[in-house]
Amino acid sequence: MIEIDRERLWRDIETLAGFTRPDTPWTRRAFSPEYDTARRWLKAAFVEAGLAVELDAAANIIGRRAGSEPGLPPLVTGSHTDTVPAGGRFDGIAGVLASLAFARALEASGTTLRHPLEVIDFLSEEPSDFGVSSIGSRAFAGKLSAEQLAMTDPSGETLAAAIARVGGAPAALAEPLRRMGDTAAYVELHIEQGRVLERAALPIGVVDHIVGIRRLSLVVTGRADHAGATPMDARFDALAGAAKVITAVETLANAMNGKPHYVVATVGKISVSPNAANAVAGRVEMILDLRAGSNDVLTDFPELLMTRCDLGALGFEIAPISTAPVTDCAPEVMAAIAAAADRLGLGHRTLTSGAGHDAVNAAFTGPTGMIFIPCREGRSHVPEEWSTPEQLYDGARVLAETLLALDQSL
Ligand code: HGY
Ligand code: MN
Ligand code: MN
Repeated sequence: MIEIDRERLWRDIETLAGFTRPDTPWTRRAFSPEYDTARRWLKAAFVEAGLAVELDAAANIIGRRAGSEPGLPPLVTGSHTDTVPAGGRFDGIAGVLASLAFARALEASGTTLRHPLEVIDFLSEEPSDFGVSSIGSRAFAGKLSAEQLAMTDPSGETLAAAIARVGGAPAALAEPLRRMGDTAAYVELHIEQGRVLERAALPIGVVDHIVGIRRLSLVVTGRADHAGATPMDARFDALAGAAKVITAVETLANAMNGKPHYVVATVGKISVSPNAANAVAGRVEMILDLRAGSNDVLTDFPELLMTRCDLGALGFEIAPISTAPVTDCAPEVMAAIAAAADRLGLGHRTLTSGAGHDAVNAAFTGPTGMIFIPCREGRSHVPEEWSTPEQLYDGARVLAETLLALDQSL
């Protein structure tokens, strides 16, 4: 009998969340000392749970448990352990630790699945300081480009060098690490990061689609000048121009949303030069985060935005950073999740994910599904992010029950 250890799972959350920058809880940025320490703890926990641990060429931590039929492709589960700056204690680690709890339960009961099991901590799922997100799972599926590997962080280190520094082999990433068919099924547990389950008072969400995400660099250029001595009609104020762009982003997303697709967009990151109170801004760099239920919207939005921004003599450039397509979850995995919840007497509903996940890239290697658990007021990417021990336990039980069922049916 497979029993998830509820108390141990909660203690793991408290331990892993505790690896944070002390001054800004909860922050565990990829490639940071806190992240390295957390991953050392995680590897030891994987070993203790009976998993054979390896780092793949993308520096994803893979814990593997052999199956009775070694020729079968693995059942894969996991998520990520990095956070956004001043993020929460559940985004990512809930999925990794629920997967670990399942591996522990197999070990404790001496259960061998038919399929090999892989528990993965994917490297750097959040938008990294290199500008790219989902680094490990993109590489897993062969979607990390040479241009992205050459991107640099503010220190000037390239992403390729950072991957090598944490134990990966960037030269091997020109090819997919896994191809379609290499994964029997991928199931990821994650907090919803929205309000649907909480409002419906349901403990389990069965994800049907994951929105497509496109991130673009928006740069407005003008001329830096003295803020006092420069007449208004002689200014080329890049920050005033950027304000028009940001407002146009919001107006366009509101105009497109629900007609018929889910469309959201924001500029959440901005840097101003020279960024001085008494200087007219000469250059503004922004990152646009665009999400939609349609790949066509992801394609068309930048052009539409450009036509809606009259910036006069200011320069305005849009350049692509990354794109993740709309992901349809596999019906057979969705059905297995729903049936598992039913067997456990847990209410559930299908819903779309407005957040991006490693599952988007895992879907290029095999049938993929996600299990959502509620989080308080839908808040995430903030220190107030919260799920209860019961919600986490329910999600972990559904994950375990789903993987056991897929092990029999696939
Ligand atoms: O940004 C996202 O959607 C995810 O939380 N990384
Ligand atoms: Mn996140
Ligand atoms: Mn996440």
